[in-house]
Amino acid sequence: MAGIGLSLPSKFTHAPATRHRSSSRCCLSSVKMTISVDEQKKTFTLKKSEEAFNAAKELMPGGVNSPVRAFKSVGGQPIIIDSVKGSRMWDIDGNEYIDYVGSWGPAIIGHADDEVLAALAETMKKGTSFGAPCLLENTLAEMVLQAVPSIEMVRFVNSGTEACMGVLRLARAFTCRNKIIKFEGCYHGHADPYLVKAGSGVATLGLPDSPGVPKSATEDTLTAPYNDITAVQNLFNTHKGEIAAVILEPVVGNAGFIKPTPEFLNFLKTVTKENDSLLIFDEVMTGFRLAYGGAQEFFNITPDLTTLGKIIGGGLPVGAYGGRREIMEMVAPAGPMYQAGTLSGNPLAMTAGIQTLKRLQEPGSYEYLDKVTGRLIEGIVDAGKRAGHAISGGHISGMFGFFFTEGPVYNFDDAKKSDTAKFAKFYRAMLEEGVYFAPSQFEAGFTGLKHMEEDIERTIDAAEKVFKDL
Ligand code: KE4
Repeated sequence: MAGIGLSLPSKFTHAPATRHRSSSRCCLSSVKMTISVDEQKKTFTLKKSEEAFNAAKELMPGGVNSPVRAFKSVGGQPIIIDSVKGSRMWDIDGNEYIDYVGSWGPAIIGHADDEVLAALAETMKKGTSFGAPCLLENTLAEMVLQAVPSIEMVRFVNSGTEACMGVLRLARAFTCRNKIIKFEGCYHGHADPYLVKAGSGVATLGLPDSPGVPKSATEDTLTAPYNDITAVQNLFNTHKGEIAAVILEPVVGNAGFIKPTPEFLNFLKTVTKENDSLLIFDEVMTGFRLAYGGAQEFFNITPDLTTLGKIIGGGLPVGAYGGRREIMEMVAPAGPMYQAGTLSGNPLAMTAGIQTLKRLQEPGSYEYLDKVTGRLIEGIVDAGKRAGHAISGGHISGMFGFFFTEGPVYNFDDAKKSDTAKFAKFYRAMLEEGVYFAPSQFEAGFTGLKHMEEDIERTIDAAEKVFKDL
């Protein structure tokens, strides 16, 4: 298979790291894959994962702490992870995987980065949580404001869900309106108002939204198909003067990977302005991933408010919402809109976020992500088509996705035309080949700076092999 031919700065060209062995600390610098695919296939067993998962199911609902991890839509045995490093992941049976989930986005510079771990070790010497302001919050806030000019002030929280809860309350407080528009298949965390035709785990599990969400919580949530300008215009015409905000994933990752049409984002900017509503980009997934300034830099569209998460915590629990100063100054204690959090801005998450963003600032980072991810998705889709499968896919920077349908996929209804049974079979076969994708057709995939040419070529070779037998 022809290589990627990446002419990159030397810092991007070392080979993948090997696993951290608690017994004997192996050299964690970059060395070749610890085991070959053939060796792995011969010994591939999930016996320990199965035992651990059976025990987990007695302790935690479905044996997991987040539904998508339970492999419900792909079937087979969920794997219990032992360790991660760089682009790699190892389960408790010793199987090694090239990881394209990256903890759902945070691992953009590679898992367990040595400099992040060292910085965390230093911070931990001073404690793990203060419950009071610390300088690290100023540092990360300054970095976020510098990276995302539309964010003139930011509030840190502990998850993307919290960020989306806060931004919704703020939009309603600022506009004195209650209704919001969200898009089918988009996921903005599990707060009640958003659990309407949501994506991610709700879509993965095919849930009719969720019981326990009172009608009163969603009666002000209006929905439209993604990329559907007419549907949005009709909602504004019908609910004139009532809509506080439009919230969307500027590139969808929670219904699979779906890009906005060129005119869609521009239309949303215009229609919200015309109606004195706010445009909210939920960049929990796209922030610092599509570009250092996120989707709003990539598409050159300025929202009124933005949510962030994942990457800005470098793998530790964090979320954030921010935007125009006049809006943010409504947030307590500067203003009357209440929102709080015990561990918000905690020193460990701030430290990991700061180190991660520092690495992403290095020249060539996003060009590298675009090259390796482009090669990956082209290789997978090309292999699938050559084997006669209906498949389509795409990427932007280090975010990608593919559907088992001809495409193009413009919205969630298009995405649902995918052959999810075929995806499940493909998924499990790729797992045995040592490749770990998100365990759902309705999720995006992620690469990082430690995904090397070897990872990409091995993945494409594995896909070619699996497609033949699919
Ligand atoms: P968390 O509360 O899971 O940190 O963030 C919620 C959220 C908000 N907005 C967007 C655009 C998101 O993608 C997410 C969470 N993403 C999912 C991945 N599809 C998290 C994975 C999971 O639920 O386990």
